[in-house]
Amino acid sequence: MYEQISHTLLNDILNRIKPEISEQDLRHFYTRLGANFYGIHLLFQRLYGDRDDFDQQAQKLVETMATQYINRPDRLRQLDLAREKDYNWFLHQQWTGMALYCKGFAGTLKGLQERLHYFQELGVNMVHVMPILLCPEGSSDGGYAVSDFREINPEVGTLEDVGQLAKEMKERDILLVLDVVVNHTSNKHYWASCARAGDKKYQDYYYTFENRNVPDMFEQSMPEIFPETSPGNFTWDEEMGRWVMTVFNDFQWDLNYSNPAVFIEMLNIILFWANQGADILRLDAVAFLWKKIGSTCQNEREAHLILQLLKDCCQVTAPGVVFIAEAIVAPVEVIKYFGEDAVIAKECEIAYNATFMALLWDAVATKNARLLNQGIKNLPVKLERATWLNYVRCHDDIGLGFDDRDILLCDYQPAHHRQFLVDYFTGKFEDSYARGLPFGQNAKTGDTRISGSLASLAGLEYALETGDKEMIDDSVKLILLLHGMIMSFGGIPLLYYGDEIGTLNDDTYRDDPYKKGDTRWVHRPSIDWDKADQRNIPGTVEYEIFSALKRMIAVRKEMDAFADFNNRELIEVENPHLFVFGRYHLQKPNEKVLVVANFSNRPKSLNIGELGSWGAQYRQFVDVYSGECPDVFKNNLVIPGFTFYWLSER
Ligand code: OTU
Repeated sequence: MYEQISHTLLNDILNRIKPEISEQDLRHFYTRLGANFYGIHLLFQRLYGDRDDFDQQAQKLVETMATQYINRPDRLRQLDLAREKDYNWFLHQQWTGMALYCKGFAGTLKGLQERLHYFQELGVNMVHVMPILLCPEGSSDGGYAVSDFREINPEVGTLEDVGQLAKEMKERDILLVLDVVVNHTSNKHYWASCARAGDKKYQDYYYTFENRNVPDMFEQSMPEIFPETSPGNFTWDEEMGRWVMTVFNDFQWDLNYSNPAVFIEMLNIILFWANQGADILRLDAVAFLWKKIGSTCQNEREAHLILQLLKDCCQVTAPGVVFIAEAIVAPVEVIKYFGEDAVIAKECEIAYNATFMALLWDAVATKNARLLNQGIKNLPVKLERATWLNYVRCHDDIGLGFDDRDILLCDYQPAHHRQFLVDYFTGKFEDSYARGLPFGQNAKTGDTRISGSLASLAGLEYALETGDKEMIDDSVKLILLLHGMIMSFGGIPLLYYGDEIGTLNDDTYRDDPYKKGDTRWVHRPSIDWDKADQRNIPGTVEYEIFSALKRMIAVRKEMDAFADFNNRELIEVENPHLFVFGRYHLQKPNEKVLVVANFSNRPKSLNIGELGSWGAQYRQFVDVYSGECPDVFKNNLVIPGFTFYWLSER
């Protein structure tokens, strides 16, 4: 769009641009800048327009983008051009991800590189390497308290190792996902040290206050994120003699995005990691980017504007790179991280589907799919060119963030139901074999979240202890059922390292004084590679899970209907234990898959008549996952306990 004010500003900026930039061949950069500048200017103006130094800041913004474009390796620029053409590349069903801690998975970055064949064996072709940057020992929040955004934790390797890893991953067609912890820094970061030493410039990078007046106002409406380990949202810094906003742990200082210098620094860091060869950047805790007195300081309008601006700028410099929004918030809020008021996603192309994750766990505990059906029915439709990251477990806790209205519609009482779920997964409920632990218990609100590895939550730990074959089988089936859902729902399935071989809780964190207060460490394992070798021995749990996942991934890749173009239809059926949806392909009407999942441990039946056109079009069902034809008895499809089908027409 042509607009005089932004056009004039852009001309002024380009006239003033440093010679080391203007001398370069920046054709593609200028085309993109011209195309995006109207939006960039509008957003930058909305956020920072009232500042006297607005023009200088805008100049700096453009120079930052240009400099990082100049730094962008040629092979990545070529990839940008290819992805601009094939712009739906990340919606394809070919992608399956895995998230891991480098240290826990392979010790070092070099070790990780040596294990790349493991992903290929399984079929995983997108690897999220969780934070590997420098963090203070002990107060690292598992890598999310960064003290230098450009320096690798020497325990895992060097920046050069990242380059080597990225290069080999590209050769093997595996996408690299890296984190950028955009919301906060460690209190040991250089900026924080300067602030602590009294430097006003850097105090302005954070929210610091002389006394409790402003903090007390904020506290009236802000919830607590880590109520047990870090109650409250502000920390007194003795040396600085000021209060500083610390929403997460007291050693994680929240960045002040109302300062354009902070925005530009963080954009620069995002582009730096794009240039190291990351295909996808996971932006941590994006819901928290804007703080406003009187609000929860989550999901604020300005947080979205910041993300839109980051996206626009990244699209100019590194358009091949897409963003994941890590926003673990209510369904109506999470959908906004794709970009509001737009047709095409213009904020983050990918978002964690925390709603689906939590609903799946509800189905596990209740052994029925009532809330799952209800929650998915009310999951807002996403924009075009936006996709979910569907997961069963991740390195964080499981929050029971369903919509209270949905819980009520299922005839449960919200507080009771949540308490039941906590009791169920912590094994307090009789009839439960789950071995989870509570996390983030908040005495004031009664809130509790859940930690625990997938296998231990699914009863495998208990079953193995009893040695009961049937119980072991059931928990393996349950683990596979959950994966069968994230592989077919629509979006990128994201496995969590260790789950592919049924890794149980790891209690050793209790011996570490820095970790013992945070139960999330129970599900952040060190892979036992001897145990992983059992994946090749039929009859072992490792084999059962690994080979089934391998098959699921392979079948998923073949099914065009599993690509994500909002091509899913939820089918409501009478039997409350069943979760049923259809996947179709817009251009290929014959390519349909009917997904049927039974969350009960007993066989359940589904009257084919209930499926409407989805039933009529099948003369004979075949489960493309197992290759077998399920039982049909008097027009009723029979689904064994903890089983899912991916049905197609024979
Ligand atoms: C994220 O977490 C990370 O995934 C956590 O590992 C970090 O501790 C945290 O940020 C701080 O960097 O911010 O938007 O319920 O889901 O803390 C959601 C707990 C987050 C996590 C939440 C999450």
